[in-house]
Amino acid sequence: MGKYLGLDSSTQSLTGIVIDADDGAISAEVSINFDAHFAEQYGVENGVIELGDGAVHSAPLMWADALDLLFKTLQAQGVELGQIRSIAGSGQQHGTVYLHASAGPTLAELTPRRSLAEQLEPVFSRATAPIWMDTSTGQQCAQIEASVGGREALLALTGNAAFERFSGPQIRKFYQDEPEAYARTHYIGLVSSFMASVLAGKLVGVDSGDASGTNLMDIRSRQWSAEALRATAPELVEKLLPVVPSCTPVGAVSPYFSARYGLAADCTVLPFSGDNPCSAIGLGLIEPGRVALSLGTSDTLFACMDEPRVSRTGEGCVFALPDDRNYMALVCFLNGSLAREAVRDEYGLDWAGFTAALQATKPGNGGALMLPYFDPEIVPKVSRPTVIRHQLDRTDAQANVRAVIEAQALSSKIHARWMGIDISSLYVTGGASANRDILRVYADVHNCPVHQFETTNSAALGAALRAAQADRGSSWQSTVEAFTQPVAGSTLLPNPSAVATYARLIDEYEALEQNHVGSAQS
Ligand code: XUL
Repeated sequence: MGKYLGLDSSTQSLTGIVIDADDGAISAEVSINFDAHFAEQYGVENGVIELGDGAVHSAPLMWADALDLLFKTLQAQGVELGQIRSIAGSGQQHGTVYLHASAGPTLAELTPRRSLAEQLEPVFSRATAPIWMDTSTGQQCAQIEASVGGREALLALTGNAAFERFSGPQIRKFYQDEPEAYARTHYIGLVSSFMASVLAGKLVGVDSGDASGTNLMDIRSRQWSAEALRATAPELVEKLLPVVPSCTPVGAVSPYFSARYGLAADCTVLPFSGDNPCSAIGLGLIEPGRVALSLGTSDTLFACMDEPRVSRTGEGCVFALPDDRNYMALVCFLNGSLAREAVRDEYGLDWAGFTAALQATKPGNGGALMLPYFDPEIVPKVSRPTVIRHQLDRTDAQANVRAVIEAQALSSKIHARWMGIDISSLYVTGGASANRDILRVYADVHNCPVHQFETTNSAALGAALRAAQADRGSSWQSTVEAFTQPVAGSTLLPNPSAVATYARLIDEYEALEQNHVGSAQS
């Protein structure tokens, strides 16, 4: 039997997908929503803790708690966990977890008689973890770039300009704001390495896919860069968990999980990777050229590349792909579901009403445009919430719904130009990808076919596929093939008249964006 488990520790939930690699099918899928189970206990809303001034954290202990609940739920559903041969995972990228020296021994001695949360509480040198939504490190970004010789130099070294959400600037801010707590910190890892460590019952390093979202890894050698570490914080080389290859198992699952949930003692654990690198695998982006779009809390557009081409404008990211071979280009728009939900809620709609509004309005929206930065935006960089309505009546619910979707689709086209890829088809995933009226706008804006995937959680699927590939030693192509076919009959083709409308509108949207983005930055 070839069963594999992929976990996705994301912003709002922890998801597990079990695949049967022999049948090419998903056999179980469970999601633990953080707000539903842990809102009060950990003080989270939408999975996060807002600390003001752009600081957004989450609670690593909650993620461990959710891991217990996920296995309990899988077990209660009758999933035979003993048949799982290997587990891999994905974590929301960039978030950093700070641990005491006791973390190693505590992980090694987990007793099945007590929960993970009870046992792990003392291991954190910082109770909360800054995550990717944190925009509080503008100063640190500038300092790091200056220290390595400027933005171009950091781009060439790490593949990325300094981003506020990236781990390096976050670590620097912690060191500057709380030097004593920084000094007491023995290990620094990412969300991905923390979850892998809990599962393996020992400290697991950071895979090169997720390490490339730190501003600390040399993008070519796939190792921490001494120069970037020096520019970030002292003694970082001793604190950071090492970069490890993505495809080499780190050992067997902790006896905690075997005793408590019946996992086989020889079930292996692979290093976890970032959610976007895992999504790339889960969408079959294993050869250069294919482009995918994930419509989630944030929206991301990404493509596979055989070499790390960088975004000179600094708006895109380059990550190592967790196949230990290729790279991926990514653009992350923070105002994804966040903006769609803000519009839905402002007009008291549900998703059916949102869809009806899209159906009742015409491509181009009669020239009405919106800049939808309900939260500070990553691309284009906007430091404080700014919603601009251009020829758009705020009281017109339907026009506002169309405006937010058209803004997102137009922006995804404008800010993907640096990838230098002719987008000939888009493969979509994420919660909002189930909405075909939203996808129609993307097909028309990008003038290409859009294909839907069966699973909306490509990150967890990608993680399960990574586990299968490593365990079976099979080729990537044969591993992903059965799982990455678009849903039969799901392909949406562009409509020529709407394509022409958007081809005219895009320049106007870009001009609006350029006019306002500068003035929206503080
Ligand atoms: C990517 C990014 C987000 C998070 C979401 O750079 O910041 O997509 O990975 O989990």
